[in-house]
Amino acid sequence: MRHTLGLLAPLLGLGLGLALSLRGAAAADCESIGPAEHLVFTPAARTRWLAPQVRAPGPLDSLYGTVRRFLSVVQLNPFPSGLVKTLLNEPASVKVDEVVRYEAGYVVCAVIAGLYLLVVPTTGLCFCCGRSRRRCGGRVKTEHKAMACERGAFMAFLLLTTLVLLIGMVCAFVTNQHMHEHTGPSVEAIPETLLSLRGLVSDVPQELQAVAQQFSLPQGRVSEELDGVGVDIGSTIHAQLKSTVYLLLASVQSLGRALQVCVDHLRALNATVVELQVGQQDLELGVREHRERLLALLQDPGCQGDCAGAQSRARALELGADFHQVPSVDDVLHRLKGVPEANFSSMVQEENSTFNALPALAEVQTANLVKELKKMVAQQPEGVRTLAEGFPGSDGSSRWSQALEDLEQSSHPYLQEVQRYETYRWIVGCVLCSMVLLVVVCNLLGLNLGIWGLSAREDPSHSEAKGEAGARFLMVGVGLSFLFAAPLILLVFATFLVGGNVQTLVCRSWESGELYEFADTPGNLPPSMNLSHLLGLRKNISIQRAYQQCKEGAALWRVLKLNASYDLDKHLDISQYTGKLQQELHNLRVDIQSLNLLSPAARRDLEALQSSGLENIRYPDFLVQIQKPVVKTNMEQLARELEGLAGAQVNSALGQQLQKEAHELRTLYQEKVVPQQSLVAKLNLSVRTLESSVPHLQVSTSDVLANVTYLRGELPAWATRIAKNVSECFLIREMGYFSQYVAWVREEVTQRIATCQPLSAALDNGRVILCDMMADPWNAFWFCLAWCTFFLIPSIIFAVKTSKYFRPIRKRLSSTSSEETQLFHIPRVTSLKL
Ligand SMILES: *[C@@H]1O[C@H](CO)[C@@H](O)[C@H](O)[C@H]1NC(C)=O
Ligand SMILES: *[C@@H]1O[C@H](CO)[C@@H](O)[C@H](O)[C@H]1NC(C)=O
Ligand SMILES: *[C@@H]1O[C@H](CO)[C@@H](O)[C@H](O)[C@H]1NC(C)=O
Ligand SMILES: *[C@@H]1O[C@H](CO)[C@@H](O)[C@H](O)[C@H]1NC(C)=O
Ligand SMILES: *[C@@H]1O[C@H](CO)[C@@H](O)[C@H](O)[C@H]1NC(C)=O
Ligand SMILES: *[C@@H]1O[C@H](CO)[C@@H](O)[C@H](O)[C@H]1NC(C)=O
Ligand SMILES: *[C@@H]1O[C@H](CO)[C@@H](O)[C@H](O)[C@H]1NC(C)=O
Ligand SMILES: *[C@@H]1O[C@H](CO)[C@@H](O)[C@H](O)[C@H]1NC(C)=O
Ligand SMILES: CC(=O)N[C@H]1CO[C@H](CO)[C@@H](O)[C@@H]1O
Repeated sequence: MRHTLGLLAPLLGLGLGLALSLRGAAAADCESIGPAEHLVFTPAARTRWLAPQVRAPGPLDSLYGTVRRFLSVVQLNPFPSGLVKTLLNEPASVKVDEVVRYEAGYVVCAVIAGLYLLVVPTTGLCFCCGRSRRRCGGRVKTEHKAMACERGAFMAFLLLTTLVLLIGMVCAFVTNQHMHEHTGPSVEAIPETLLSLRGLVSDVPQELQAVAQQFSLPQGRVSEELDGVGVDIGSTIHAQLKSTVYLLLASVQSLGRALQVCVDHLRALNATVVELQVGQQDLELGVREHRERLLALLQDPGCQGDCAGAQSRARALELGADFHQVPSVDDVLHRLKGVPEANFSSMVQEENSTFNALPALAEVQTANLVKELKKMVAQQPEGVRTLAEGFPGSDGSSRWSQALEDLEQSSHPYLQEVQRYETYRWIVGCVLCSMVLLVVVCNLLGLNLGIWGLSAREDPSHSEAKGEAGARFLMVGVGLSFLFAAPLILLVFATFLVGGNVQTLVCRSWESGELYEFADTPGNLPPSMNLSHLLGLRKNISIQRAYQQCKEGAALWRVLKLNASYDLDKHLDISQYTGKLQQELHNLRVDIQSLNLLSPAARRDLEALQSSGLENIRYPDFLVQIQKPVVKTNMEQLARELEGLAGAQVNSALGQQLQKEAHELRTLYQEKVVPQQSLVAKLNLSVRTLESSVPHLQVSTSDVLANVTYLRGELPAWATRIAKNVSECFLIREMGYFSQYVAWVREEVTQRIATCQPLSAALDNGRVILCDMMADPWNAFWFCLAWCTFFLIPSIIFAVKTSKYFRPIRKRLSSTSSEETQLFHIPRVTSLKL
């Protein structure tokens, strides 16, 4: 009985389990499908972004800054739009006074340079004449106290000036070298830039094609994943219905087992009752005969002993239980005939494996639709297909490309010329530096020899030759200074004029954007130089705005005038394509009608049980009879009593008869009563089992039947709902691939393929090359050289002054005749004070 209850226990849990799991069945989330994986696309754009040119920061930067500040002091006027406009459109009508007014700073510098040019060579000439008449230069006539002090001061000044000259010279040399080194790479950057600009529009369709082709990446991925969608749906349905279905199947199985046990007991009960009734008839006959015989014997007057006691016990020798009075179970048994018809355990195994095969079933069921979907995915959306073809050529594109090519071709010889002229310029620069170097060397040699001569003066055996030679070197330096002053100042001024104007007129306004503004103002540039037109910019966009937008990475079509509009978003709008996909995906269904849960035979069995009336059998009526003894008296005790009486009888015949009766009573008990008792025990077991299990069994049966009926009705709807949710999740994942592609294309096209960044980069590079690479070293070069040129004046003065002290001090005026043959005659009279 406990065993039977144990079988029913899962049934009790079924209710709660079902209630919980059914609520969870609809709630699928996208965890099982997950988000789209990351796709890796191959970059389609050539590296077209022009490498920005920059001048590496160096120790000369502060020099360049100083020169720029100097130039900004020289040129205080703002950008002369009117003047440049006139200059570009009608060069003939440029008014000189306007130019002079604008270039006022340069005019002042020119005046200074002119003065220098006038004064220094003139002074040189006079000095030369004076020397030739021995009226200038000369020597210190007498030693006096302050002489050593004066001499030291002049020597120090000369040394200082020479050092300043040396620094200026080194600086000029370095900047000259710098400019020479920058020229090569700068010149080479020009064709590179032109080439890059040529590809700006013409290469775009080709690269767009490459981008469009990579649509196959998400396509392939989606196609691949479509193969697994059926199994995915099946598995998800399986996973979500698993607990419900397993629980139900388990309860069906245990119900089947309980049904079997119940029916078996009922059959046993029927059989036992029939046997008991048969045995009861038999027994009743024997018992009655014995009772009558015994009563007759005991009533015998010759009976000695406690015959009366035995007599009353013998009178009780009659049947207790009457098994004809138990209720009939025939009706119930009749209704349960042939039950169970189904093999519940094998049926449950079958249903379970049908349910477990759901993923495979779903795959088979969705195969056709998946094939359709794959066919649909394999088509390329119209917009993506025409991504490249739809790109409009610029109306200026081919013209522009041709123009750039021509420019590249024609600039080639010029660029070589530029290199050649640069070499000449470099040589001239080196020569100029060498001139200054000569003066510096003369000064230093003169100083050294002179100091050596002075230090040896105390020596009695000294010769004045060293001091004399020192003085001569200084005079040579002075002569060279006079000689070089004119060419130096001329070259310095010329380079200053060019370099300064490039910096103040072009670089400064380029940097501040004034140049773009100027080019944007209609009428400023001659029609042949309409940059907007040449570059093929859109009508409503200024050059400055175009430059800014390009710098920010604007797409080509936002800046350039293409002969048709290009709408990237329209091309990347694949909603129609994905919409169709979405629609079709929603048709993914899984039919789980083949899952019966209960076979018809099993259902018939359960229904038969339900209507059998098993619970209506009056089990207490059975128990009433079972509790009664089979025979009312204790036959063994009676037999023992009879044997005792038999021994006490005087009448041996009576004694023997009693002995025989006792023996027969024992035999009757062993042969009839004991089997009947064991049948009663069997009946007891069946009745009690049935009595306790039947109420549960009926409740379980109706629950299982109700739950099976309910699930059979609901399962298809749940499956559909889950399939819908899974396909929704699947769609989200697949759309992830397409949106990755779209995002990639958008970035690749706008930021790398069809970007007008090279345009702004070319402009920037042009400015860097012209201003930072060329103009700055150029300007620094003349600045250093000008510095040397102007310091030649103190150098001359101090050299002449110092040289006097290096010459021997004359005590006698005799030995001067030999000096007449010198290059510069040293006059005795110091009338020309320098
Ligand atoms: C699937 O169902 C769950 C629970 O109802 C919901 O949170 C989720 O958003 C659904 N997924 C889709 C794609 O509808
Ligand atoms: C059904 O099959 C599953 C998986 O094989 C198993 O775990 C479960 O116990 C089975 N249920 C029944 C009622 O046999
Ligand atoms: C009850 O048992 C007897 C003897 O085994 C049998 O003959 C009879 O058909 C049974 N009744 C039913 C309804 O099966
Ligand atoms: C039910 O089927 C199983 C195997 O599927 C078998 O072992 C068992 O004997 C069958 N039971 C009955 C009552 O036929
Ligand atoms: C754009 O202009 C170019 C050159 O003029 C021409 O070859 C091309 O066919 C034009 N494209 C369209 C779409 O009109
Ligand atoms: C350039 O030419 C276009 C017409 O081709 C004209 O609209 C525009 O104003 C001109 N730009 C300048 C700066 O002259
Ligand atoms: C130029 O015009 C186009 C439409 O023709 C417009 O989309 C764009 O914003 C305009 N650009 C500027 C800078 O005004
Ligand atoms: C019947 O069974 C019950 C318990 O199983 C027991 O208590 C009772 O004594 C039994 N009655 C007879 C007459 O065997
Ligand atoms: C859907 C359904 O009918 N569920 C029932 C299953 O059985 C339990 C009792 O075991 C009921 O409480 C449920 O309502």
